[in-house]
Amino acid sequence: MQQTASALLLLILSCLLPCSATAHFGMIIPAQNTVSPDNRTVSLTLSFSHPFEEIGMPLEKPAAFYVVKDDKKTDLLNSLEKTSLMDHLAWQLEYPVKRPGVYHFVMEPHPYWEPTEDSFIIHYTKVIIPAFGADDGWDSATGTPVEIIPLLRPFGNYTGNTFVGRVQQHGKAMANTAVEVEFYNQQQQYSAASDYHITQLVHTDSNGIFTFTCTNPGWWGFAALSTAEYLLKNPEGQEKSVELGAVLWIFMDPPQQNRTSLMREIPKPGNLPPRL
Ligand SMILES: [Cu+2]
Repeated sequence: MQQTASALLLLILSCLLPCSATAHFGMIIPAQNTVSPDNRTVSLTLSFSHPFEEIGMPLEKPAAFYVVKDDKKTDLLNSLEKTSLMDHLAWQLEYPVKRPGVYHFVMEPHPYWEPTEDSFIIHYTKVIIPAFGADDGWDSATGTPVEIIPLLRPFGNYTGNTFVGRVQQHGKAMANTAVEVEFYNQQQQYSAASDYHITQLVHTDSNGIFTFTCTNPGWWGFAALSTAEYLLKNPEGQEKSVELGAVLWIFMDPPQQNRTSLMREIPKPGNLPPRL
């Protein structure tokens, strides 16, 4: 009995502490970051998580989920299937790509009531995937209330490249807005140098523009945060503020090394220095 109680306490603590200390991110992570003729299906996983620590939260079925290509919106909400990510409810989709183009996948979640922040959270989340060599339209808006427009092309990047984005609300630049940045630290490959390093932070300038240099290969999430002009009623019926997030995920590839140049560096057995 005591064991159950302490396990329960631990469970409650593990749920509360990370949520109050670090940032939540809407996430849309594809299994591959581009679409090529030999890999035509995009597998997407949608979640609401703490990406660096890999701590999950439940994501109810989103209010909307769609793909935008050449300003044409296609509803995908009813194609979502339940899955589990980081031990919490998440959603997945297999999307077969038939034509070249740049595909903007967008999730609009239902408001998430977060008691530890005394606020609702809505993260409008986006990932941009190019198919079959196409590369136009990557900087077009999808029309969510708040949005990050990439100024760096959001694909075909190497680790160490600097992401540049413009944050806008209903098309207008958002000056002096906080943008939280987290690396999706899959399989806890990296550890944070301090708690500050888990969620990094940058502000937009007077034109709504921010820059951030990505230091690791993998998926990077940017969440531009603001407060909605409206309030929503919490489960107790009290009116509470709503945090709006404009979230964008981009992928940084590791540098590629040619096999041949690698071979050249390896000395042939005949050239090895004699053993002493
Ligand atoms: Cu959380």
